[in-house]
Amino acid sequence: MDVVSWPAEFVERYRRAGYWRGRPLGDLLRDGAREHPDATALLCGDLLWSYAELDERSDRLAAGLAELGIRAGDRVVVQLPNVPEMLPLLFALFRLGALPVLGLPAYRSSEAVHLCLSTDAVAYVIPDTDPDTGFDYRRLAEEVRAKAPSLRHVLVAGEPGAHTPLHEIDAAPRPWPAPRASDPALLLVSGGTTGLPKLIPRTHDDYFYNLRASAEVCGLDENSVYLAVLPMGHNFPLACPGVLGVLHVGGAVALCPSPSPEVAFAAIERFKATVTAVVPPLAALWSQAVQWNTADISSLDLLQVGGARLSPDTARLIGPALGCELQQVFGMAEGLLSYTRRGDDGETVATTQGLPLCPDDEIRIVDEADRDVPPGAVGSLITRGPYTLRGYYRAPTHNLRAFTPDGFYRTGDLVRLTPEGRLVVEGREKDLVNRGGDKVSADELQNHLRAHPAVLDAAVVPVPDPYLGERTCACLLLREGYDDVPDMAAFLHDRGLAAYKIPDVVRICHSFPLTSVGKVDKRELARSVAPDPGATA
Ligand code: J2J
Repeated sequence: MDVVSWPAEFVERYRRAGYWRGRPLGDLLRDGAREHPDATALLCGDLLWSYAELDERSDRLAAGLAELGIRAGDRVVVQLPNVPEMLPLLFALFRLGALPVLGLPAYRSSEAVHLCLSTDAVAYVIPDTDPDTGFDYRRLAEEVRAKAPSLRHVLVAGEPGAHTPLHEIDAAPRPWPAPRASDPALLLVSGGTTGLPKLIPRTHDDYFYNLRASAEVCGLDENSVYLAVLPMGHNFPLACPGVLGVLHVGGAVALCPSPSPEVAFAAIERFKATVTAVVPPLAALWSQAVQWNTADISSLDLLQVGGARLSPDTARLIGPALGCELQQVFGMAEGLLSYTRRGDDGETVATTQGLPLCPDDEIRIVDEADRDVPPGAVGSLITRGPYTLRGYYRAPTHNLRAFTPDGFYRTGDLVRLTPEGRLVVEGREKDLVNRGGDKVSADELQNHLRAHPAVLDAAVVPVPDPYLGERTCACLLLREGYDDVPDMAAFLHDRGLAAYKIPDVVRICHSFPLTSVGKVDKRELARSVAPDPGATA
């Protein structure tokens, strides 16, 4: 079985409470096009699309994709940066009932091949090149295509090279049978702790609730302009409330080609952006950049920060520096979202990750035996709710570990609750490095490191970093005859690993500390390789 559904009693409960309304995501844009066809939906550079225009483009693209043979239920790997084509593509796929599998622009062949193979994708959608680095996605697609036999089409937003140009996929709009709202609408990639990233099925019903409730909590309305800074393939800018949330309330999406303060501030000024979402390192950088950047960012009303721990000290600086309200977001592509609320006092926003989005988010904080910890104590967060998955895609064995028998998702995060019921993230028990919001699965990276001929064994741990919060340290045991691995970065690059997963630090070790059951003691290892906090750099 590919996906795990909610048990009938929960389906009934979530429908009765009005969270699930039985509407497919394609209707979101249809409503907007009917109610305010001339309102601005999308801004990017000099381009402006109204709701009617975006709606029509989505319909024409859906018809064109159908002519290519793409059908309801098919998977399409989408690896686009924040380009205008992304929105009609998403709505076209939603309307056809085909599932976008949302990859990040940073992915390379290792990740892209995995996404195609694990979903039997029929098509792969890419940009032509990365304007900053010159990286050619069309070459990447050739490699992916050679390894993923299910792929029938490579579609390129931009100059197509030997592939199919996305802009030529166009046909007269046709009506389609509406997909069932209880079926998956898209697949998101998990931050992940396993050797290969797991996929997260999100249904039309659950994702619609996710973006609608998020838009409400963030106070978005038709005057809101959401600036997409993080890549839209990520849950946070896509639907928390993100581009889909702002379109649902009749506001506008503005696309930002780069998160650098120069580019992003100019975009805020130009498009009069009112809200955006960033990761903590960017929030810190932006707060400093106001000292030298003279762009008028006074339209910005709300800055959402999430994806990794935001230090209270940085949090306190953000609002005054940027002249906007800060919102902390603790979220995950698997579902659960926790937001500080608009109007919360400054200390609450600086020191907590707020309240769960939904009154029916079930939160338990448990010990190793899944017993509830005493009130206020730190424990492992497990959760169930109307927009939290019940199982990863095609992963029955992994699901046995990732969920409790009664369907709670084990987040792997260590949290506590304040007396007011707000969540505070205190740490993590899952085996990954959170590099300023970019998640690096230790298991995945270790497997790549072990493939190097000099490496006997590898253990990946986080080391503290003042900018990113954490950096990746690869600890290696070498085979006899080797005393160094100077070519490790190049080796991993050649294996097609995304650049953000390449270790920041490599340490050669003689042995790894072990736990009492003989596993590598990662806590001890992390402590031993961390720079001495007393030492000056
Ligand atoms: C500490 N850790 C955090 C926070 C996420 C909104 C915001 C973020 C994500 C995301 C997302 C954190 N403080 N404020 O999908 O919609 C860590 C936790 C969590 C993991 C999820 C969204 N916010 N984290 O980051 O799926 O460890 O989603 O379990 O990429 O990031 O990662 P991801």
